[in-house]
Amino acid sequence: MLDGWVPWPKPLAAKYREEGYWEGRPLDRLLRESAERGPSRTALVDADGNRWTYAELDLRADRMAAGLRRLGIGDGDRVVVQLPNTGAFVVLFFALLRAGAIPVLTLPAHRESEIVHVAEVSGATAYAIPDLHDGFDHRALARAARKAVPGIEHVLVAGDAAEFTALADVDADPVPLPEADPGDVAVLLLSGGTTGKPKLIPRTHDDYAYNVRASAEVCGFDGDTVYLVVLPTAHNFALACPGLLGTLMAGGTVVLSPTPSPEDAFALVEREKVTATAVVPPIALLWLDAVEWEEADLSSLSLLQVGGSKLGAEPAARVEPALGCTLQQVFGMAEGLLNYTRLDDPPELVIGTQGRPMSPADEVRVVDEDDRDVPPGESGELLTRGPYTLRGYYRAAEHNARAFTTDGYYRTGDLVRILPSGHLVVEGRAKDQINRGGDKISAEELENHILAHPAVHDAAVVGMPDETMGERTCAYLVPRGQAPGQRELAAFLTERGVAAYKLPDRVEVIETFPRTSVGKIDKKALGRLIAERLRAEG
Ligand code: J2J
Repeated sequence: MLDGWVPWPKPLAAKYREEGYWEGRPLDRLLRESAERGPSRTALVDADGNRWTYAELDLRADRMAAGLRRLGIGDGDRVVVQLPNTGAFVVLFFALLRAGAIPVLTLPAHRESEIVHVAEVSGATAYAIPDLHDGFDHRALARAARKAVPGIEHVLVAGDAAEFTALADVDADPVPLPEADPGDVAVLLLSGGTTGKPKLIPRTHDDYAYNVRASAEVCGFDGDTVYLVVLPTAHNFALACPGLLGTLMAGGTVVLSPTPSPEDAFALVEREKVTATAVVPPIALLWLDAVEWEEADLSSLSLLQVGGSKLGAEPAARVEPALGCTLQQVFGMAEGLLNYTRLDDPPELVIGTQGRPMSPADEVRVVDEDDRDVPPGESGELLTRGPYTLRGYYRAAEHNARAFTTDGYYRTGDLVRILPSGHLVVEGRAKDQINRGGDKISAEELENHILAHPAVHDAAVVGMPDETMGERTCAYLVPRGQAPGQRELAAFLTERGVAAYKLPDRVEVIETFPRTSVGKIDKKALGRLIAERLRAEG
């Protein structure tokens, strides 16, 4: 069993099993079972029109699992996976599970800073990449990552492998494989982060399979579902809520879009008669506009899930008339808890709330700054625990002491209020994080990078309001000499291997920071300052 993660207390685990939330089956079983039920049905389609039946996908995963074992990858080994929305991701994901290895899921946008950290913390022995993606050579990144983390023995490449191992060659006749313990960690997800370094989220076979199964039920996924993956496959939303795993569990068809652009996505909706997909609010806004000029036939689409950051009521109300499909708001987190508006909720709840907890076993509390429950209907921080919400980040004992209550509730850092119907309205945030259109940026992580610049004496990163993204990032700098401008700072951070979505959108120079009564940088004051400046600039 993997060490360094926090299991549920034994009596609670027993209860989740007894009550049927945890079924005691390894996560990869969902593919095997769908392949047994409908081997010749289409499981997967990529943008180029390559198609895999369930039988083919199942066999490919078995063959790659055997190939991984032959390379010595299996039995609890962690493998950093950084693949775009391609068939290779899906095959490798199931192959790793079957080989007994643990996928550590990262985004294609991540760079050396994130990858090296994640590989170090997870103790990864392998790293899977595309050759080139979005004009970036991931093999160069792999060389740098291996230099920094010598424990990475294998680099597996989808495409031209150069000196590394081609994923296409990770292939062998299927061999009998040891069965995973369903109570053990199946996958490590990356957290949005509120601290200096990103944290890893352990998800067990039992808990993640329940996450997928219950999501598929809430969203009405079945064998006729054709789900378009628009967000990165590694994102919890697109992977498991119900996402590509929920579609495969239900025996439907997964279609992979290389980008969220209306050109790519709409063409695939028309070509494959897509019925459901999931996007973040800025993409929803883009699509709402694009229907005006894109000719594609979207009539097959019956469900649009929107989550990751708050969708305004105005665009929410436009979804059904403009796209001709049901809107579902999703307030989720890779840590676990998922809130969904239900498909038969009245319009005012679908438009005006972020949904209600997925599971009857989800426990939610709304508390004030002293952890006391606020009166019903009032706003406070959301705490939660349940059968698919983590009890601790991986190898992060010190952080866990702050991120969880002593009785195991996860502190989400989200400010919410709960309506009498049980629906949640997200009102704001208590955590030091910027939510840039669904992409999460830890202020502290970014500040630490900025502080490495020789002309920066001190730095504070805050969100600034933005019409399409919800918010963007503003870095306030106290200079040491001539402060870097936005471009220079972005180039400096890129050189340090920081992912592009974390680069500050704006830089402001300030002589001294406003302070709170206890002497901390007053970020609320800085947030107000930049918001005011933006208003003045019109
Ligand atoms: C406001 N804030 C939201 C929403 C997430 C489904 C959907 C989203 C995620 C996700 C996910 C929000 N309104 N509708 O994993 O499976 C903010 C909250 C939350 C954080 C989690 C899924 N939906 N948020 O976004 O791990 O602040 O997961 O705590 O990336 O996003 O971020 P993440």
